[in-house]
Amino acid sequence: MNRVEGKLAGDGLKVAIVTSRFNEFITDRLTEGAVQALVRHGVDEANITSVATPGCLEIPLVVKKLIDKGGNHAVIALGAVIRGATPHFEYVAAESAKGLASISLSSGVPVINGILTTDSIEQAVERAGSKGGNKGASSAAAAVEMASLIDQIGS
Ligand code: INI
Repeated sequence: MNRVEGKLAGDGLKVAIVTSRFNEFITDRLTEGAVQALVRHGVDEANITSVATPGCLEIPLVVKKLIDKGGNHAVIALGAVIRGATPHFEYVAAESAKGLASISLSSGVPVINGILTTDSIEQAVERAGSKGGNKGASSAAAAVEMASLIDQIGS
């Protein structure tokens, strides 16, 4: 059996992070967690580009522009959509997720969806660096693994 698996080895990788400023007190922590984890996995900080958008709905377009420009091995999308704080939770969560999946499939570049969708602010805090871990950090690990996996599968 030939088992192919991505490696958590980020040396030589270029990664972009696109973060929504909406619920910035949460999303800043996600960005920090992602950058720290990328560096821990061997990505040179000079090879990380961090871009901010107003909200999650704007993330897919920015991800697409970055991928069209070329150069990044993976893109990480970070944001926070909190049910208790928005009447259009379902819409923002679904549209941003659909946009990201579509760009990843059409481009062939891994796009990691690290957008938190939670029922409460407390749940978002938990997943932004406290007892629920940090979604930015786990997304960074997924980005490094997927970049390696896609490279191994080849074209
Ligand atoms: N954007 C978010 O990133 N999170 C949210 O919870 C949210 N809420 O609550 O609506 C949100 N809305 C803004 C949206 O992403 C766009 O920026 C806005 O609609 C302008 O296009």
